Amino acid sequence: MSAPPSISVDGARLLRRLDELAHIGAIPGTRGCSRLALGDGDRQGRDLVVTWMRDLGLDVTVDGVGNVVATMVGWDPDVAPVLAGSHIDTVDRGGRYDGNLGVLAGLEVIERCLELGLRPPRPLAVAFFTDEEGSRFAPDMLGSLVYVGGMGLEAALEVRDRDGFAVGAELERIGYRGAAPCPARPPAAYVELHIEQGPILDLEDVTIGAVTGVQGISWTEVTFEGQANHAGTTPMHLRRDAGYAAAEVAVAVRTIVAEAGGHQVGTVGSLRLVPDLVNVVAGQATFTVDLRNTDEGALQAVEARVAARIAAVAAAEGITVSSRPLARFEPVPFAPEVVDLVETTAAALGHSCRRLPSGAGHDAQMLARVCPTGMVFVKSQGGISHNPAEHTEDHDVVAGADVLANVMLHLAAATAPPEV
Ligand code: HGY
Ligand code: MN
Ligand code: MN
Repeated sequence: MSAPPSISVDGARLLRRLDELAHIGAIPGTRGCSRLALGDGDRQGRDLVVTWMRDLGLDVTVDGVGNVVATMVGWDPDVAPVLAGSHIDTVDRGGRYDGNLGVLAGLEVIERCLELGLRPPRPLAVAFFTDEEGSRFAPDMLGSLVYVGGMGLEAALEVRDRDGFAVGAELERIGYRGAAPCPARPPAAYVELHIEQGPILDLEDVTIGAVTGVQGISWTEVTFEGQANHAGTTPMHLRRDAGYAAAEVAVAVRTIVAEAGGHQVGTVGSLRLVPDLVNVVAGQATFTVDLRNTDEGALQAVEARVAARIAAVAAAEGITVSSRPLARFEPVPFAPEVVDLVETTAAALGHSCRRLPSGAGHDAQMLARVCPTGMVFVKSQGGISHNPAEHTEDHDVVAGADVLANVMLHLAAATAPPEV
C-alpha cells in the first residue's frame, strides 16, 4: 500500500470551533469553561458538536452510555474505522483545550479529507466519550471504559453523583441515552490528540509529545465519623475531630509521596466537613485521595502506606473510618508502532518531538485494551491544566492537528482491509 498524501488541516476553522465550544459554560473573565458531565452545559456542548458532525454528512451514533461516534460514510460497514477522539466534558472551572482539542481536531481531520476528496482505505471517525473527567461521576473515563467492555452498561447507568443523581437518569434528561450497542465493535486503531497538562514540552520547548502510555491511577473516597461538638467548650483531649484527622491524612499523603519519590504523585483534592461551621468541631469529614505512578508495584506500596496511616490517624483520634474505591487503573503502555508513527510523522512535518508518559488519565488508555492506540501531545503553557488559565498556543494546536491527521491516514493505509 503506497504512503498516503501528507495533508494540513484548516487551522483557522479548528481554532474557530475551539472558541465557539468554549463559549458554552464559559467562566466570565477567563478563557476557561465549566461543563461537568451530563449537566446542561455538557448537553449544549454535545448538541453543538453533533450538529457539526451531522453538517458534514457523517453517520452519527449514540450508545447506551452517551458516547457519540461520527463516521465517514461510503465504506463497507464491515470495515472498521480509524478512530480519533477524546471528551468534551470538563472539570468544574477547567480549561478550553482539555479533551475538546482531541474531539475538534478529529472532526477537522475528517472535514479536511472530505474537502480534499480523499478516500482512505478505511473510514475515519471521531468520538467524544461520556464523563472522561470523573469529577461528577466516578470513575474517570467512565464512557470509554463501557465502550471497550471494561464496565457493564447497567453498572455505569447506576453510578450516582454526590447529590444522588444517576448517570442513566441524567443521560435521559439531556437526551443522550442512545441505542447503539456497548461495548462497541473495536476500531481498527485509535489516536487521541491532547494537551500535555504538564510542564515538560513547554519547559523543553518541544512541539509534539509521542506519548508512551498512561500512569496508574488510584482514587479513594474516605469518610471519618467523629463527634460534632462545641468549638469553645470542648477540651482538646476530649475531642473526636474529623476535620483535624482529615488534615493529618492530607499532610501524611504529601510525606509518603515524597518518601516514595520517582514518578509518584498524590493529592487530597476534595474535602467536605460537616457541619462545616466556624464554631463546631467537625463531626464528619469526607475526602478523596488521588495516587498515581507509572510503576504498578510502587503505586501499590504507596496505597498500602496511605491506608495504614488513615487507620492509625482514626484510631488516635477515636473516630471511625469508611472508604470506597472511586477508580483504579493500572499503568497502560501504548502500541509501539503507533508511538513510532507519531514520532516519525512529527519529524516528517518538521516538528520537534520527544517521548513521554502521560500523567493524566485519558480515554486512550481504555481504547488501548481493544486496538492499537497512541496519543499526540502538544504543550500546555506553564504546565497549567484543570484551571481556566489553561493555554496552548494556536501554532501548537495546528501542529498537533496536522500530526493527528497524518498519523490517522498512515494507520488507515497500514491497516488497509485486504480487498482494498
Ligand atoms: O484525572 C485525570 O487524569 C483526567 O483528567 N480524567
Ligand atoms: Mn482530558
Ligand atoms: Mn481532564
